Amino acid sequence: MIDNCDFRKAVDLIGGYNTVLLTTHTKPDGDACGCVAALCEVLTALGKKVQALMLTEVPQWYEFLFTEKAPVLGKDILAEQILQGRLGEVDLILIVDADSYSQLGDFEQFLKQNNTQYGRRHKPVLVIDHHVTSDGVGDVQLVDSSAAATGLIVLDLIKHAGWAVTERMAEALFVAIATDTGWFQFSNTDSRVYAACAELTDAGAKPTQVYDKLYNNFSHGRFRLMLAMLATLELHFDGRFAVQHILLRDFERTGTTYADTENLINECHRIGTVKASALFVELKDGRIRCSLRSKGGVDVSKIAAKFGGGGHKSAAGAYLPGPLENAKRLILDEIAGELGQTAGQ
Ligand SMILES: [Mn+2]
Repeated sequence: MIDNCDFRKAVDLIGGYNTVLLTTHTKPDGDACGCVAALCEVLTALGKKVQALMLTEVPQWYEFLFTEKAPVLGKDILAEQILQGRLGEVDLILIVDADSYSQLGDFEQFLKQNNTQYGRRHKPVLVIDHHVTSDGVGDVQLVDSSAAATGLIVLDLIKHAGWAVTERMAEALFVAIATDTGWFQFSNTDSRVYAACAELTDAGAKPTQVYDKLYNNFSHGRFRLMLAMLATLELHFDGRFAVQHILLRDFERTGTTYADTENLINECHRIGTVKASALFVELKDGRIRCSLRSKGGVDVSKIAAKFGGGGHKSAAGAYLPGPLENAKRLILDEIAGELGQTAGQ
């Protein structure tokens, strides 16, 4: 838990600066997008100038959260251009749902230059996060790995500061919390999650509408991508570990992109015996992106960390060297250890 003193430090830091650069991790999920959208509203309502920056593209199904599209680093703007002031003057950097350099893509370069070259002109960094893996990126850190979503910490910050929660903020934070708990299905769903969502519903969030926007909103191509993935299912270790993959040609054939893979891994957890799962996605640069999920027994963040990745106990990921069979073997060997079996079974 975060103590009141840290919340006070964060409120004071925000109070002391007028222009805020707000960002989150690459491959932004619902928690990342919801927190950025909610904080844009909060800070704008406080009379601040807020510039949101995305480190990779926002998936189409989260676009409804934003009143205007945020620039994407590497596509709309480069890290050097931010340092040169292309996004305007920045007083304060606010990073949500990430606290490790490996989650920040090209923004790492901006942060490291901010910390070194700029010396006395160093811009303060506030981090709000709930990941277990942490590099301590911020000057002030609101980090609570017991929180199911960063959205819960953002809501606590707003309440500590006494700022008003508008309907748009309530919807954005509801999205943050509902998506990071797999719509209240994952083992991180606790009474704090339900209590926060009750408050947000009272403040104007509409759960049924949010559900339809998020989950009953597949493109035909994305549905066909899911079918291709399901057809690759392999079960290992007496059905306890599920493995699936998506190849570059599956994206080409269905007209989809990497963003369309979000949450697809969870489908195989409908199988009663499955305790943990992996989804391997072939990338254009030859690497394999491996997403890992667990129903709670296996700590997949430990496995991801062995390969330079990170995440939570029940949801984590890492980049692995290709080809696909090599990446699968690396993970199967690790999972075998966790499940107390010999790889290959
Ligand atoms: Mn999160």
